[in-house]
Formats: sequence, structure tokens, C-alpha cells
Amino acid sequence: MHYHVLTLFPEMIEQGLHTSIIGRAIAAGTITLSAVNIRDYAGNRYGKVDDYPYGGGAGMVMQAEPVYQACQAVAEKIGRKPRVIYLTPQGQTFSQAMVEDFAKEEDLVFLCGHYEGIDERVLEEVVTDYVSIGDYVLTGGELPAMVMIDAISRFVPGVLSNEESAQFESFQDNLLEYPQYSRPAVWRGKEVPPILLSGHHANVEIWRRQQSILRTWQRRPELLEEAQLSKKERQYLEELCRQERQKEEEGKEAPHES
Ligand code: 6GU
Repeated sequence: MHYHVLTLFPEMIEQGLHTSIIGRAIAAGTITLSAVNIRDYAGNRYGKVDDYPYGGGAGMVMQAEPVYQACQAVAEKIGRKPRVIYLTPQGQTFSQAMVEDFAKEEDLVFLCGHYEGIDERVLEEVVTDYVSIGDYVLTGGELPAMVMIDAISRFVPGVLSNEESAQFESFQDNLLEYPQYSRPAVWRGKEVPPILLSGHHANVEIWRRQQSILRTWQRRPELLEEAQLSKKERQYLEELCRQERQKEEEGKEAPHES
């Protein structure tokens, strides 16, 4: 996978992604990361790439031509028109389904805006995907691009070791991950669930699946609609719901404290 990030702050991208698992994948050449400074395509001696908005209003707008030239430079380098993702709070919300789709590409271009945005005409010309990372406003597209690169890279073959492999983590199967414990077996009086110390591997697996279902039901119940559960697991979920209804009923019957 080759990432090309078009930005006014290339050092932010270069410094942000060279640690941990993504840093290791870059060092190994499994993925490449090239931060392209849009200012290098300013076409003037001052490196000026923004101007006042037509029609008035606050702030500055990134001009079309430098963004277009930076994009063209990437297309020429790789010999074809790549997918170009514009990071914007107006985009589709980034999801695990999008992660897996983007991970299939050979090259991905991320276009990071700043100020009050980018001239609409160049967006119409080059952007293939408008993506947001959530409903809040950031100062620029660099952090969202890094978030996306991190998530997509986990699905690029060879980035995760077998042990780190994505298979059993959150959102696999639309279930949240089960809780994890490590030594000591008793920490400040809190014990590790005894089944994890039993050495009974099959029972541990059943317990972990149940914990995943319980967590998802407690924290992200909407995910369960898409989850693939076995007949036994459905029964377990129904039992959870039944217990909850019972608690509610008992709560209603109990006399109120005053
Ligand atoms: Cl992709 N960009 C900016 N500037 N703000 C955001 C965002 C993106 N996603 C959420 N907020």
C-alpha cells in the first residue's frame, strides 16, 4: 500500500506515523508513506496557496491550482488516477466497512484541507471520496488522515504479525472485544475471573464469546443487529434481556426511598 498525503503540514504526517506498528510497516516497506507539501506547487515565489473567499466572509480558502498540481504530480508518479480522499466533516462517517474497502487499493491519496476549506472547483475535479471521522470539527485533515492510515494499514497483508492479527478484535463479527487480564491474579483485592485460571480452553472460549456479547449489549446494542450469533449465543442474549426486564420490574415494585 502506498499512501500519498497532500498537506500544508508534511512534518505532522511524517512525525505522527513512524512509531509502533505503522512505523515498523514503513521500515519494512510493507506500506510507504509520502507527505506531499502543497506549498511546493504554489507557483509563486512566496509559497502562497490561499486567498480571500469570493463573496466575503471569515478566513482564507486554499486555492485550486496548487492542490490540482500536487494531485497531478502523484497521478504522474504512479502512472494512473488514484482514489483521492478529501478529509472533511461534511463527508461520510469513516467505518470498519470503509477500512476494508480502502485496504484493497494499491495507492491512496489523502487531501488535507485547512483554513476555511478548499476551492470547490478542484474538489469536483479530483476527489473520489469525502470522508469524516466523526461529528465534531477539527482544525485540519491531518489527524483524520492519520487515523484512516492507521486503521487501513491493519488490513494490509503483512502489517500485523499473526499474534496481532485482526481476526478477534473489536468489530470483527460486529461484537466488541472481551475483557483482558494479566498478572497479578489478585490486584488490590480484585480477582481475575476464575475461569481464566482453570486451564479449560474450550470453556474459556465460550466465556469470552459471552463476555463479547454482554459488552456489546451493554455498550453498543445497535451493533448486535448485524452480529452472527449461534443458537446457543442467541439464547444467552435472550437470557440477558430477560434478566434486565426482571430487574426493571423489581425496581418498579420496590417502594421508593424518600
Ligand atoms: Cl475529516 N476534517 C476536519 N477538519 N474535521 C473533522 C473531520 C475531518 N472529521 C471530523 N471532524
